[in-house]
Amino acid sequence: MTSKKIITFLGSVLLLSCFAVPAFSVSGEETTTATETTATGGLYTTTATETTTTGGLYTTTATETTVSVADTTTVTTVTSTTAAAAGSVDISISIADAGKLVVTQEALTVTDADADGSLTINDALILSHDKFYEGGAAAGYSYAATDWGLSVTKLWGKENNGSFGYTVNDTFANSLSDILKSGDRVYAYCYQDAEHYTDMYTYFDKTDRSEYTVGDEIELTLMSTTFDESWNAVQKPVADAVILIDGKETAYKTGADGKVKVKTDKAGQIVISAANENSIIVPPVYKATVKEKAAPAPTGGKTGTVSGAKTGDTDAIPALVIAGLLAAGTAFMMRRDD
Ligand SMILES: [Ca+2]
Repeated sequence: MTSKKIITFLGSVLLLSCFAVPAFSVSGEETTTATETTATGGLYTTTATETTTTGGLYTTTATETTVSVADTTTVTTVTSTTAAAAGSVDISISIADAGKLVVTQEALTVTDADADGSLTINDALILSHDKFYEGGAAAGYSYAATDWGLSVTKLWGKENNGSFGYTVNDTFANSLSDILKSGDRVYAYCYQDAEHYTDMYTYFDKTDRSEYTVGDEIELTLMSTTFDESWNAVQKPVADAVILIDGKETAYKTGADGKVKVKTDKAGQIVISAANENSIIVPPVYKATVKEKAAPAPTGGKTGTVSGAKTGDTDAIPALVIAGLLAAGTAFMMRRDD
């Protein structure tokens, strides 16, 4: 078994376990289990009924104890909500370290890393540092409860004067305790301007992960989120931003409406971002998969002769066509010889 197969196998086992044990469920259905224990000793009869309810991310355990002494009955009810193993959600994570993208829309399975019973941005940041930062979350990430709620105190190894931002689906989050759902896109960043917080949050309108073919144009609109005097979020297009592909500046620039068409010229995964000379922007991130162009369909000749051509091997087709023409020429000459 190759290591990849082993991982897939383990993944299947984990997946199966999730479905088999209701306590791990995150789909929100409720499962109630009641256990009754009766103990009789001397003058006392004690009946304890424990009810466990699992729903959403929580497991609630209620214990009702009935103690009977002759004619007197005392009922005690204790209800406790315990943080159950919270299951998981699959999200994508991006991190920028003061203007430099260090994690770009990477897939991340979020589990209850901080053991608070819910799956939040905090869990995503702990786990993304464990996965992508050298030394893990222990070295690169920390958080604390503040007057503003649960807040980042260190991101990507930086304390950064406490200047951090984070969004979910390009909307500013309230706190690290915001709950995540599958498919969410989380983006966390260290401000470049750690004193006056002038970094402008920007993002591309396109969020799908469609596949492209070499030569295709990817049309994107660069947007920014700023705040008006009443602290309402305002979205506006960003003009004159230089497009970066895999961190390198290109000749593409956004127009007055924030739009830009980026032509893909190589296959593989590309990360499209932007920079702006006139203002500090939080780098936007769009990751696209670009496929090789399919080999053109052969014209003329016998189809049997070209069936052996490798897909994507563009040199193979002309060579076979030439071979076909040579063969035809030989046949023609042979006929003439007859
Ligand atoms: Ca958690």
